[in-house]
Amino acid sequence: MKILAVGDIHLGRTLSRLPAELAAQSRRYGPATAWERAVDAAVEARVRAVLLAGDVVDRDDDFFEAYGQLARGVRRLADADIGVIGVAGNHDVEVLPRLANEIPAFRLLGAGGKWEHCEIADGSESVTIWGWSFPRARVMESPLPDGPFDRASGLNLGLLHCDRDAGASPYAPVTGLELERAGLDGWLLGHIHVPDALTAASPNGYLGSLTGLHRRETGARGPWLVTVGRGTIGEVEHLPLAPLRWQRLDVDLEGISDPADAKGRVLNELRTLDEALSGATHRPDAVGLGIRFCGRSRFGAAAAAEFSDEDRERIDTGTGSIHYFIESTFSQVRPEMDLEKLAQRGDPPGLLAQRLLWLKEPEGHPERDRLIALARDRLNDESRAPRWSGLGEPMEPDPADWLARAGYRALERLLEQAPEQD
Ligand SMILES: [Mn+2]
Repeated sequence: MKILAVGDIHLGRTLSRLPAELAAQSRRYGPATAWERAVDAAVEARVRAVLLAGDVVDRDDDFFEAYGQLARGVRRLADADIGVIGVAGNHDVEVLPRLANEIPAFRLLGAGGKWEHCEIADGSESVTIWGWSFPRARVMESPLPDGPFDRASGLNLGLLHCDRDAGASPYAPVTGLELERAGLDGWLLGHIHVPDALTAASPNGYLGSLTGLHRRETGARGPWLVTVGRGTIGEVEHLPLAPLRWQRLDVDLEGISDPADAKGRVLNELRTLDEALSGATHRPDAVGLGIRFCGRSRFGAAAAAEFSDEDRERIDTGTGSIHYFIESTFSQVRPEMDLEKLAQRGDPPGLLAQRLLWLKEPEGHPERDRLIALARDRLNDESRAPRWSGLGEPMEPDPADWLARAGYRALERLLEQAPEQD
């Protein structure tokens, strides 16, 4: 049996910071389209039910806009014999119960803040969903009961909009411990828009927003396809169906000799990103880039100034299927250092600069090889220490890279403490 779990949709939310061409049809890139695609995916995957973890609607006064979009999707799902079960969050505390009244095929769980469960069955397979809906916009106390839930047979999953491990919060604060103590087989959560890394072994956590609603909601967004077999979860898959993706792009400017060279560097990084996105089963229609210039260069601010408004509205990668635009540029470029000059000094910064120069030498240079060998021993000891064993395979760090990064950081600090005297 398959289930599609959907996090915060926020139907009715308008996107901001889109370039003019996209803003003219902003609905195409927002929650309404994301919801349509989730419905398509549910029908295509022949799921038994779609679960909505609250904040389905952005604002309580978005009744009419949300009604059309929600009703259309629920009807298509009902026609395919797919049930829709949801809980209300802090954004749709009033409007979701009202919509549920108007859309009979939509099952609201836990109205008025009272836990409620329902069963989804498919042949011999049965899953029980436990849900709780916000009774008012602010809930200061944990909605979870003190003890374990009265489990039904088969798989038992919780569906909840809540603020997990956030201390005192007006949005139904819960702790990871409370969720665990409930004794269910998994928790599908709404509220925080950053998705957790849900897996079949640990189907516990935030589903994330269905599409990036804000430039800070970066990375893949979409619903989760959960496959159940013989009373356990067999597979949990994130489907990146969101029409719009916000993406941070790190662009290293080290070695450029002209600020305009930054464009080539951006294009280079973008080609790599485009290849990864275009090769996937689901790809976004538009990607808003938050470009962060990094590395060592004289041209941090000057590089950002090279990008005209026109450049920012659209970058054509030549493959054509995704509309890339620059949402922002940000320079974290660090100043160039004259290592050669520093290395002539006999003080600690000078000795460190000498070692950074050795690291730039090719393999076979005795001083370079000695440094790398020393670092490799130390890193291997550390990465195989028992305290990291829970992380799985020990990592294979690149000693030259680690040394160079740590060396530059230390050199910067040393120079801050004792300004160069000459
Ligand atoms: Mn939300």
